[in-house]
Amino acid sequence: MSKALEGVRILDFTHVQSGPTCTQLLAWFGADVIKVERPGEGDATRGQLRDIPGVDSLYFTMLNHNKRSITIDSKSAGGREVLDRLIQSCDVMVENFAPGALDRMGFTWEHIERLNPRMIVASVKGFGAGPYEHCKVYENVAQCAGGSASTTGFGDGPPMVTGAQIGDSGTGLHLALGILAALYQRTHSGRGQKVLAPMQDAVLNLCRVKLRDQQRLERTHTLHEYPQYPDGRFGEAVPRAGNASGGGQPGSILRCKGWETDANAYIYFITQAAVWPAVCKVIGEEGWITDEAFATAQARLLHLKPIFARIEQWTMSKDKFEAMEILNQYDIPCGPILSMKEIANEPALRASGTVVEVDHPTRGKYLTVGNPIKMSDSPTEVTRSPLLGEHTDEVLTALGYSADEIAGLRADGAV
Ligand code: CAO
Repeated sequence: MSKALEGVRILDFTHVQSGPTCTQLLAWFGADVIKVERPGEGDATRGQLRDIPGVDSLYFTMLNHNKRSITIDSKSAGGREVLDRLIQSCDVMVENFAPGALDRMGFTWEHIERLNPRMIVASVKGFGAGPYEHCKVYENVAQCAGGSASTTGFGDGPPMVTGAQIGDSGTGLHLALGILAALYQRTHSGRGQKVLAPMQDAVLNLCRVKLRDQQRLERTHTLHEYPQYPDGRFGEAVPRAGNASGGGQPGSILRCKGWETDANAYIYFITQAAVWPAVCKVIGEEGWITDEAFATAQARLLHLKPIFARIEQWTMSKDKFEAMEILNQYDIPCGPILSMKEIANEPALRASGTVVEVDHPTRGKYLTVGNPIKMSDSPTEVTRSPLLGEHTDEVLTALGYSADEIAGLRADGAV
């Protein structure tokens, strides 16, 4: 069976997380991804957070599946010549170096376009044009600058970053989408183009509901679905909403049986208006179905704290999976708080290929997250990440270098 991006060649000049997430996705869709790394060192993540001495870290292996690795010193004359040939033979260059680094290596847009007018040059940077455009940026900086941290956490606590890597992996996803759109446009324009995904902008895109709430707050000075309502005060900016539901259906994280000893014995419970009578029946408060104070969604907003306290009395009598089973019978939207340990062993995620076991020559077997996007005509097989420079000779030979020339490049430290 063919793959969606079969025949597309990616010059993967990415490192750390944001860029590699993007190129890994493209590889899973069938693109030939050639990862360029610095000789002797490689992507810094190979050596970061190591759990086995001398072995590529899980940080690296889990972001670089299905790729080939070539080592090139992009600051040597020989290395630049190899990169020129790669530019001529690839469709897309993806990079996430610090601002200006690619230009300093000599790979300006003008140079690349001259070599290959069909080339798509896709970049992740921390910020777009503006006062911070020259800054280096990591995940949590983007979460803070993109509006996520100021709106995450509890109202009386400090700003908080989330465990989901929305700055890095989130931006990688945005960039992948831009690349696919540019590849499509190229089919009729015949030209490449620059694609930029700034991390601040990507995080803000994922936080757009909070900019919605900012404007609602400015108009009405209150946000009825926020935990600050009705007792607390609202300031000028959207406050942190704790675990309140982001939409028009109030929800909360509630304790379940065993919460005293199990940090994840909790359930997310949504009091969707459509199933309010069922919620009342399940928790034994049938009177609330017609009681004026609770009968309408609008009235309930004034009483969310006592409502969730009463529902929690019920959830605390069940473990999270028992509660799920009962609530699902009534179509009440809810979800267990799953630990990473539980997710790693979840049979359905294994069966769908979202949690995959991979074998690695020096690490042995490990778990990874496979392709979360499922396509009926372009299946994904997750293969291990490459060792540093594993495909250098193979790629150079395909670029037309002879064995002697390759030996010369190696002797010069260019590859
Ligand atoms: N051969 C020779 N030199 C190489 C090379 C190669 N194969 N690959 C990289 N280099 C050089 C770069 O040219 C650069 O040199 P100069 O500083 O002389 O121009 C140098 O290595 C360091 O590159 P860098 O500044 O990108 O790397 P860093 O570790 O200092 O910073 C990061 C890392 C992520 C903060 C920065 O790359 C960045 O801000 N990237 C954009 C935003 C981004 O993607 N952030 C998310 C990262 S994931 O958390």
